[in-house]
This record gives sequence, structure tokens and C-alpha cells, in this order.
Amino acid sequence: MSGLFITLEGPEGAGKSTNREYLAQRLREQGLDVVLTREPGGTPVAEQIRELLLAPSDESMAADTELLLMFAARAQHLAKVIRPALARGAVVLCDRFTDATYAYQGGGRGLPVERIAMLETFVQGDLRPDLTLVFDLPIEIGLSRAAARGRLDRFEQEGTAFFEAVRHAYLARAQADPQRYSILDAGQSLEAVQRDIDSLLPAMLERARG
Ligand code: T5A
Repeated sequence: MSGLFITLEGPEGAGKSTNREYLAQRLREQGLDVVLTREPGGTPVAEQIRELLLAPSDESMAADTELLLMFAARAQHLAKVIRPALARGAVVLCDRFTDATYAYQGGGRGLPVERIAMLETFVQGDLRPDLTLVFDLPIEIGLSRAAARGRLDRFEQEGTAFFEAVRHAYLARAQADPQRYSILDAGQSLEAVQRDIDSLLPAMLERARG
């Protein structure tokens, strides 16, 4: 594979979608082929799985069901979008990927890391993101941004302890591998966050151009 796989991660309302558009625009200005996508989702089948995962329901979803659905959507997304794009040399910008599984199903739901790692290897082989931007912010700020959009999805209805565990899991993973992860202060103004993204651009361009 010759493309570049960049993922954007962080808790609810951290600004991943907003900044994904910004980063895509900056990379395209440099003449790069950029594929914008997201998880769970990114293909029609995977988007159907997303609906199952996000819709509030009277029946609670078992944590392992949630985990397997995340990886089922990911397998489809990898087969139809991510691997073909990387194979033709594109930059893939993905809003959430397997770090979200470690953070939400591992940190938030308390599932064993080994179970997630086993599925990661089964579904992805040795494919891992080249670079991961972690948009970090106090959870109250992110949740109030998410709440301002209206109806809360199944995850957004979780309590503070769940999101604290998610944030902690993201930061622990990022701090353990500074080569791959950059932590951005997403509690700043949008302009300040985008200045921080700009400072990472030269390294991304160098990697994208091999
Ligand atoms: N999930 C996902 C798992 O549990 N396991 C997994 O493996 C995967 C892949 C859906 C859910 O799935 C879970 C995690 C999620 O709960 P999602 O829809 O991608 O995933 O997640 P959300 O975090 O809910 O997406 P959001 O749209 O809420 O957050 P974003 O994308 O981080 O935030 P964004 O860009 O939409 O911004 C939210 C609002 O804040 C404003 C924006 O304008 C927008 O209104 N904003 C700012 N305001 C002020 N200052 C800034 N710096 C701002 N940045 C953005």
C-alpha cells in the first residue's frame, strides 16, 4: 500500500467532522487525492450498521454485540473504501477508526483490550493508521456542543463516568505512541485548533509524498 491513512479521534463534540473538512481542503490545495470517510459507516452497508449502533432502543445492546457490529462495519469499510483508496495512493482521512473501539468499548464499556486486539488483527491484518490526530477537550464542553445539535444518540445518552473513561483511554493510547499520535487541544477556538493542524501539515505532506 502506498497511500497515507490518517484518522481523527476524540470524545463527542470534539470537532473531528469540522476539522476533517478543513484538513481535507488543505491537503487538496497541495494536489493530493483525498478520500473523506467516517466510522462507523463509510459505505451503504456500514451506514446501515451505524444506524443500528446509534439509534436509542428499548432493548439494551450487549457490549459484545456493540463490539462485533463496530468491527462488522469496519470490515465492510476496509474492503470497499479504505483499502482500494490506499492501494491507488490516496490520502484517506477517516473520522474515527479502531482507536474509538479501544476508547469506547474498551475504556467506556470495560471490555478487555485483548478481545479488541484479537478482532483488530482478524479484521485489519497489519493495517493501522499512519497518523492519528486526537482532539482532546473536557467532556462537559464536548457534550454541550453535541447537545446543542438536538436529539442525543445512544452513545451521547451515557453518563459522565463513561466519557471520562473514553477520554482517559484515548490519552493513554496517544501518550504511549507519540510517533503516530498528535494530541490537539480541541477546547480552544476553532481558529486556534486549525492553526495547530496547520503546524502538522508539513510532516503530513512529507509522508504523503513518500
Ligand atoms: N463509536 C465509534 C464507538 O463506540 N466505537 C467505534 O469503534 C466507533 C468508530 C458515533 C459514535 O460511535 C461511537 C463513538 C460515537 O459516540 P460520531 O458520529 O463520529 O460517532 O461521533 P460524534 O463524536 O458524536 O460526532 P460529533 O459530530 O458529535 O463530534 P465531532 O465530529 O467531533 O464534532 P463536530 O465537528 O461535529 O463539532 C460539533 C459542534 O461543535 C462545533 C461545531 O461547529 C459543531 O457545531 N465546534 C466548535 N465550537 C467551538 N470551538 C471549536 N473549536 C469547535 N469545534 C467544533
